[in-house]
Amino acid sequence: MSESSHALRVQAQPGMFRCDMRNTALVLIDMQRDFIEPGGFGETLGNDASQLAQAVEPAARLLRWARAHGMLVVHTRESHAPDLSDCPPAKRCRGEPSLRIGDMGPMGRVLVRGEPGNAIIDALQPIAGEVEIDKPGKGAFYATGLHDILQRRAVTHLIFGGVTTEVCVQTSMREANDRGYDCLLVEEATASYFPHFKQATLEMIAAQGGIVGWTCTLDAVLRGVS
Ligand code: C5J
Repeated sequence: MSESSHALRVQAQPGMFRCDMRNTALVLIDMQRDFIEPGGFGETLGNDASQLAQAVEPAARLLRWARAHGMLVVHTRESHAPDLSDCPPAKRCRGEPSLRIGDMGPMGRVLVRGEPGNAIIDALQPIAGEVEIDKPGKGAFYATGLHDILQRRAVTHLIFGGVTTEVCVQTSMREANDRGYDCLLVEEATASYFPHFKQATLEMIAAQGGIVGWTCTLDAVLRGVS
């Protein structure tokens, strides 16, 4: 491959996002059955899980594209140890869900590592060589080894998809931004139970000259390789 074939230039907001794909990772946040499928944690919180299903096909296209270009791929799962030792009571007790974290639901114990509902959905299953991160918080960097993994591989730029836009995706992007990564969020590959929160998040990421990062369409990424 020539030097230029690693270059990616994406028409984005608030301006052109440029990276070298050898130093870039795709990060797919929490594309888990617990959030996306009926009967999961998302629904127990009173949400319409079908809102998130809209991101699945675009995220699958983005994943195929990243793999085709030999990019590092990171998959995260919001999950807790079976004894819930990494789940603060404040998180477990919040709100009025019909099932709390650790309770038995239709897909096993809610948000517990290794349970069927905690798995990444079939359409986006990780393959050998890809990084899988179990994270107890909303952000992918809190209490995980993600930063070290990325540093060891000299990753400087991150392309994000996943759910939910305004919670775990945005938190992870803010954490990444504070650690010095340039971050791009692909609009169709992310979703929220609340479409207006997704829209607001896209706007706040790119505001003020890209205070958190960049946003773009899926098409812009797929066309971006020079
Ligand atoms: C939430 C997430 N919304 N992955 N988790 O609790 O955004």
